[in-house]
Amino acid sequence: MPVLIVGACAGPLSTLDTAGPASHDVATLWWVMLAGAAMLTLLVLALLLLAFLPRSRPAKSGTRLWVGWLGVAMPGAVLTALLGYALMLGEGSIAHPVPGPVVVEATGHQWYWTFRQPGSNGAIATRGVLHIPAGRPVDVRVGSADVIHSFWVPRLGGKMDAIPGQINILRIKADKPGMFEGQCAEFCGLNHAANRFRVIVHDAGGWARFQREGGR
Ligand SMILES: [Cu+2]
Repeated sequence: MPVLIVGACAGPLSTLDTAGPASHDVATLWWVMLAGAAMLTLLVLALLLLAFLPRSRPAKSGTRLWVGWLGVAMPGAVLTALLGYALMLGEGSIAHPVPGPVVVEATGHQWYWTFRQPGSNGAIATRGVLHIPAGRPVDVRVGSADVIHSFWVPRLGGKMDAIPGQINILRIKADKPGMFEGQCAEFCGLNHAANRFRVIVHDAGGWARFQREGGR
């Protein structure tokens, strides 16, 4: 059983099989929230058990303890800590601009994605495959040609909505060269589920070659 559970954490669309700092932060937050939820579940189960245990003496009124501390103060503290932690992570690696990123464009369509990457002789347009270099910060300028889509490469970072008439910036970085799967993450019509794309992360030599030859 543990093998099955851990096995489900791998795969091309796994948010827990991280391959860059942005996705690592998302996964860390997920594990922290899982631990918090598990502790609260255990606490509630323990209280439930306690309620069914035979009592030797009549229960005294414990309103202040149960409602005041366990009902309001504790969830308040836990939720405030989680919110603060999430804001800190988001500000640190996702919202905060870094100097000198590689800037690429991703445009959602019904039902495919197009990309523009910087080349030696102007922008290189591709369909279905985004090319980026490894180990360098990349700003993905996410837009849409028709309806709302969402750009999502789970192993590299969080989701970013692709909204017509607007550009949203997603900041990602891939630790190593490789191939990553992307999926539209906002329902955009009947073929939404098949609105997939691929990200090829190049080493320095491969990126220079791509910029010269446009992936031919
Ligand atoms: Cu979609």
